[in-house]
Amino acid sequence: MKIERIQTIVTCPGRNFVTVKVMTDQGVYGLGDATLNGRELAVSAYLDAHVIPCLIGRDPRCIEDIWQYLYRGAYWRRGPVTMTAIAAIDMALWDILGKLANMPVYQLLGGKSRQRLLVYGHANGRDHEEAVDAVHRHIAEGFKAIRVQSGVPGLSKVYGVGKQPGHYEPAEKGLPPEEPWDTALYLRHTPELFRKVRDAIGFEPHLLHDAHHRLTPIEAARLGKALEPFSLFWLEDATPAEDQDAFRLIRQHTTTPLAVGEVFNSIWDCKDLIGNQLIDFIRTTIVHAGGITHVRRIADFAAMHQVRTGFHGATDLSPVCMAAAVNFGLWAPNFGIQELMPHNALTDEVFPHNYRFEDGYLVMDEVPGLGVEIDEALAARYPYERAYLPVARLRDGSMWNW
Ligand code: CS2
Ligand code: MG
Repeated sequence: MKIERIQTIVTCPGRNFVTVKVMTDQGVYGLGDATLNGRELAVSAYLDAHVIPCLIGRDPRCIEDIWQYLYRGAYWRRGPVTMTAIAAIDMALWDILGKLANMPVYQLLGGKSRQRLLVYGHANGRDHEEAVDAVHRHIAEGFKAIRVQSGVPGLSKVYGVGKQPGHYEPAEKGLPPEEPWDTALYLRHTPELFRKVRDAIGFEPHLLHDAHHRLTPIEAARLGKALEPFSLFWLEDATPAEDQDAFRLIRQHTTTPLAVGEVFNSIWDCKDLIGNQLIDFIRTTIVHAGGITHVRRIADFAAMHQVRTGFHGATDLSPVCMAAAVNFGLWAPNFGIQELMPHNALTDEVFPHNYRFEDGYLVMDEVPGLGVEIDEALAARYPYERAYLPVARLRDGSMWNW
């Protein structure tokens, strides 16, 4: 059995997605997500120029060997572009293997550890009142876990909050917009937000919050401590984690559980964080961290240290990645929670998928492979459109973390 052809498909049904389709000489094909928000064309170029030509003629069932070939064999290891490209091929090969075995990928990984996956949705508002309303809406929709973000008085725009209530998409068409940031305002405001939410809904639904890498370690420690009375499920991306040791300081000051890793691309990015039990949830995703083959290594390592998974699931991870995440989560013994930011209706049409939301959980049927498709004719009607995440600046003009 041989890989005959690999196609990269770039489409923008409301936002940009890159997908690989690996075709075999036996008619079976597999899909993989290769979307790297704001750097989409770097991954498709890397695949087209440097990965795909090397894979034609290889046996698609040699998933591990192809992974090692693309990682070790390239000499240049890691990095988001490389690891996203490897992830896309890896996902597609697991999809093929599942179709050949006539089994879902979760069966190939070792079978179901659970029947359904707890998910969290995004409640956001331009102010506290709108955020509380959004939490009520999520509870009515069946969510058992809700991330809460709110605008900050004095800041014209804040990450995680849409222009109008409801849908939020972090990337914007055109060149990167600039947004102001002021940590002092945010720190004053955020504990009050959670007090209002807990007063309104009580302690039953899980609440989560994303600090989006904006804080220094000591500021993050202060926030974690201030949020303790509101019993958060997690505080996410409290500080940038290139310096993994930074989390030690936060950990020493607060019992608020910590999650990090949506921008990580390999096990080396979280080795100390997990090994020293400095975090509680690892957020690395299948699309950005080398696919199922590599993320399985991260999850197994995390399990040894009582760290659970809490994968990134924003709109820039395509339904192909979400399908892989659902298969993975059904298997992973240390699954924790899955982020769910629903795609728009057109994206769901371009990528028909089997997974679905039911009463606060994601479920899927016993379908072969990943359980996701691409409507290529529809995808072709929506070509790439330049779009970027915003950038953040402090009030004096300094660049800050977005
Ligand atoms: C966010 C994302 O979902 C999250 O937790 O941090 O919206 C993130 O900003 C984007 O996915 C970046 O690509
Ligand atoms: Mg985040």
